[in-house]
Amino acid sequence: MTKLLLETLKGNPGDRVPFWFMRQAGRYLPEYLEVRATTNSFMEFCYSPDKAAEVTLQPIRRYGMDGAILFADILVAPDGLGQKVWFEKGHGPKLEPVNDEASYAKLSMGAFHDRVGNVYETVRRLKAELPAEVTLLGFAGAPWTVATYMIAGQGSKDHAAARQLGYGNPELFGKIMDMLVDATSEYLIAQIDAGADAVQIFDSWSAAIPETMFERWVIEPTKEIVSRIRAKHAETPIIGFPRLAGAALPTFVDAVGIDCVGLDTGVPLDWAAREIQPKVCVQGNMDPHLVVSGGDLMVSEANRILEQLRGGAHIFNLGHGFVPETPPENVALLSDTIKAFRR
Ligand code: 1CP
Repeated sequence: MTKLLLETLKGNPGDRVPFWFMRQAGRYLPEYLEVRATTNSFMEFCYSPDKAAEVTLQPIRRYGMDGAILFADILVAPDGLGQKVWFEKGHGPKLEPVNDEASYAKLSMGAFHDRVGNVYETVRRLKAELPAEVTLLGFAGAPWTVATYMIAGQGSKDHAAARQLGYGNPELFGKIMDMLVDATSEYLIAQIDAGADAVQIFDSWSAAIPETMFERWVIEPTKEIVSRIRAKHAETPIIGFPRLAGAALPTFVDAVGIDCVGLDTGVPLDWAAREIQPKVCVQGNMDPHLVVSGGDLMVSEANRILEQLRGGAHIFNLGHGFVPETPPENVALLSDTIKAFRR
């Protein structure tokens, strides 16, 4: 049985455009909320293979996506390194900040795989349970995006704490980034060992970074992770997603050596078709908020995206994740629209 999404990632697109959605498992689905309610702590939920595998499968059963993304979170990596991570209702993630030598000294790779090992077990279960035609996607956060949480101790608007540490104490900042390169490479390699068919590296906060720092904070660490994965798993496709990188996107694609790049909602598609799609597969870029209103505009926009990217390898996805208020029936209509399209 061929996997259409995996083949498309390898640069062999078919007649139909494969699809999956960022945050396809999550709070917009009543069956997710039901399973989620059985565990208080979100991190513990991520480390429960039965529950994490179940919520990964839920959207596949409902909508028949071509890709299933492992249910976990990008903040599993700092937790594996020994940083305290927890989620507070209504406040998002909280971490004990790593912003000086003393807090950095508490981190290590020593117990990483033991601490996050249940995530690998989730991948093994998914591998066994998923239909043969569905591509299993592993993922991790990119070092820069994960560092913004580690350094600030929470989500932040313009990532002031990480930027200021990066400029003001480049030595300490560099050590945190190096540790994240080690952790992320090993974490993704272990997910592939456990059965992931492809992996995505989320750099959600790579917007508005000066170009010298974009090179150092976004391109170099991601490139190093890609090369370490390739050394072990040369055949496994890697998707990069430097969200809101704008005109730096082609530079990122050329330098990092990924197989596919995620396009956020603001990327003009005629430009992407001309400048990026000849080099790598593209994925994206529907506005998740348009799936909240749904209807004819959602359908015509989906068809526009499919048309504009029909000339090369394309995986239909969103420009960012589903928001909790997304009506599940709109996801059904969007899925049917994509399935009906032929290149
Ligand atoms: O209680 C809940 O259900 C919390 C909501 C939730 C969910 C469903 C969080 C908390 N994480 C997740 C799962 C998740 N996170 C997945 C798995 C599956 C899927 O996509 O279906 C993935 C891939 C992520 C990745 C993730 N986590 C990113 C990168 C992608 C993106 O959205 O930009 C980021 C930035 C996070 C951090 C995070 N996790 C959760 C929250 C509330 C946040 C903070 C977001 C912020 O700072 O705005």
